[in-house]
Amino acid sequence: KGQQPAVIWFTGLSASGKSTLAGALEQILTEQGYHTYLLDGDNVRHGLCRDLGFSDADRKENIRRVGEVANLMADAGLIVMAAFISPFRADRQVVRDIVPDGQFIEVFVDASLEVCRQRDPKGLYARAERGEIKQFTGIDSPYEAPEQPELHVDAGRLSVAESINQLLEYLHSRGLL
Ligand code: GGZ
Repeated sequence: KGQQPAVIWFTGLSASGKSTLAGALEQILTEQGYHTYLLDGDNVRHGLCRDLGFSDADRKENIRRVGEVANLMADAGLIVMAAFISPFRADRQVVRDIVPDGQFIEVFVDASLEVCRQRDPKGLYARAERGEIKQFTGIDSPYEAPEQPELHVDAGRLSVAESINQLLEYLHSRGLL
């Protein structure tokens, strides 16, 4: 089926639901016959970015590399989902500038720090609070929320299904689906 390439970029705190939403969206689009790829920490930080940690400089380089790869994949015609904390506005802007006009969709997966700390599915916030993990986003490393994202998902309140509906509706309205 004819499809428009796009980079759908999910940004938000750890445990905000980025990977869940990106993964669920990818599955739905694949079932509908779209060609997609999901980039997230699980498949990137073990390979392409295995030399990088979580200093500001390493996060910047992580996002730059992922942005370049996402752009190549979109150039090949794919709808790319990318789920990274990507805490710095300037680094997200770098990716926006790499991707052709109109193909970069920034999705702010907005769950408050309070909600994310309570969820803490991997116990990382607890470990960061005990000082066992340094430079943890939201604890001792900043998160700069998007000011003008294409889409703002209230992930602290909405269910996954509701958030996915919002995403699908937006992508339809943009003519991407
Ligand atoms: C933030 C960290 C850290 C630190 C390990 N700060 O919730 P998770 O576990 O599964 O996802 C987080 C992931 C963040 O990697 P990203 O590549 O998305 O980060 S960035 O965009 O800032 O480059 C978390 C885990 O890695 N993790 N240490 N210190 N998250």
